[in-house]
Amino acid sequence: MINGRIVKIEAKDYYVETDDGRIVRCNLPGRFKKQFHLKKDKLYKIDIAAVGDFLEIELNEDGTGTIQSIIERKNSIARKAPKIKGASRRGERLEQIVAANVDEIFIVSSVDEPPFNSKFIDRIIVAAESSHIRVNIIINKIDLDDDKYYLQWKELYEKIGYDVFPASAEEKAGLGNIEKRLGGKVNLFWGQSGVGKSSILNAIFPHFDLKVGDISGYSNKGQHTTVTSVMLKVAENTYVIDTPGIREMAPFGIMKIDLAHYFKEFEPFIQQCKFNTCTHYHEPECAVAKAVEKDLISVERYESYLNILETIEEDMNF
Ligand SMILES: Nc1nc2c(ncn2[C@@H]2O[C@H](COP(=O)(O)OP(=O)(O)O)[C@@H](O)[C@H]2O)c(=O)[nH]1
Ligand SMILES: [Mg+2]
Ligand SMILES: [Zn+2]
Repeated sequence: MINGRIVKIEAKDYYVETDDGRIVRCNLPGRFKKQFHLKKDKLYKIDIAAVGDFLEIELNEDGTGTIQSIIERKNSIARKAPKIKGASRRGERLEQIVAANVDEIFIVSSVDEPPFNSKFIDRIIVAAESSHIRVNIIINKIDLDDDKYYLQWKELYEKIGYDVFPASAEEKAGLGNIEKRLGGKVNLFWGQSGVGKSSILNAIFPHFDLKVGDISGYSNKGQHTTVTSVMLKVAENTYVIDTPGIREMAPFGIMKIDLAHYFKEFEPFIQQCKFNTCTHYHEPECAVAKAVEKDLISVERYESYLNILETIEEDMNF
């Protein structure tokens, strides 16, 4: 038995970096799928093994490997899988795991092309906070921002307690600060399509040669190409994970009552609401809503909160 870690998944092939530094292409025996669906929580999941998972594998004679066991995850970060054929039963949305066993996340955004989208960032923040993963925010393409529009957003997120890294992959600006923060950790780069995740990683690590500009995730024939996250080694114990472009983001498995806790700056006010079941929406004497009125919580973040609250289905018990 050999220990290793999944660094890339392509269709049914799991690429595993073994402890002795080799990359072995592995398959996942069907029995895993069966076990998975028998789990008592009855949530249908599509990702049994994800990039970042630690495994035990057995080597086959032809040099490939077979996954024998998946070691329990420290954490994982997920979203609701896009609505695709065969992916839902009775309208449920499945969990799509982006990566497992992650230390920090770098949410990548751009000031323009695509336009800065704080709602999208906030949705990823919720996913990260609910998995207890430390959040950093990169604002890329500042070369397109003559008016320094990004500064107000930098201030907003820094006030909450997140580190914000303005950058330009194009002009190689701000990259040193990002690189310095990666050491000794597994760092996930995630964000909307086209914001420059791959460009930033290429600019810091030119030998990666990641594909840039493929913002659709679909081939030109309209077929879905299976693109998943890929984990790249930067130095001993230091990894970055590049993720494929996504167009929509809905956090998975968040309960209405918990959502406000993933908006860190709401925390001091939550306990002061009149009702302990307060969802901070329409209830009387809500301390969160009052804090928004007094400018102690930003309107933008409160709108993000309400926006996500609305999308959490009432009837789901998770
Ligand atoms: N102006 C400008 N364009 C950039 C910058 N970084 C990336 N781009 C462009 O944005 C597009 C998408 O970049 P890509 O790295 O593929 O984004 P990803 O989908 O987040 O991985 C490409 O055409 C890049 O050349 C930047 O800092 N400034
Ligand atoms: Mg990319
Ligand atoms: Zn409230």
